[in-house]
Amino acid sequence: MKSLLILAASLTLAGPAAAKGTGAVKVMSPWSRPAVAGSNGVGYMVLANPGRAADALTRVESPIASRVDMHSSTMAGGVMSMQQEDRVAVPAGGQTTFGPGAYHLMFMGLTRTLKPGDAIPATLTFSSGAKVKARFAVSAGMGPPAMSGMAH
Ligand SMILES: [Cu+2]
Repeated sequence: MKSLLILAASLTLAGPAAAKGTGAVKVMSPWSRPAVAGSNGVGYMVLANPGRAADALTRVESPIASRVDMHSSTMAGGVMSMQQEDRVAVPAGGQTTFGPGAYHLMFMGLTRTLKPGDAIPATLTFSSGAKVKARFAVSAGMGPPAMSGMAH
């Protein structure tokens, strides 16, 4: 996995965006869990910033949710609580992980039911101005579909 990430990063650096020093943030392994229409879905992923400037996720939109919130989860006194975030930073040359018990997206008010094999389309907007489209693959397991497959 690590060598794949390094390869992806070097490919990005070779691209025209890197020449200007503005490599856009990459959305890796976006995944979600089954949920019924009218309820809220989750979104997990890894954001990788190949650029030389820090960036931040500031807005997420999906055509199948009334709105998309960014949350962080914290454990205090044995109780898990979620807090809404206006922005989630992605350091220059670094990564920010959205996963169970950490940062996550909440697709509020789903307009359709999500089953394993479905995908949630979304557009992520960053403070740099970059807009990145992603599809969150719905998995019944505890990780992205490819990873849960490897666990068997
Ligand atoms: Cu949440």
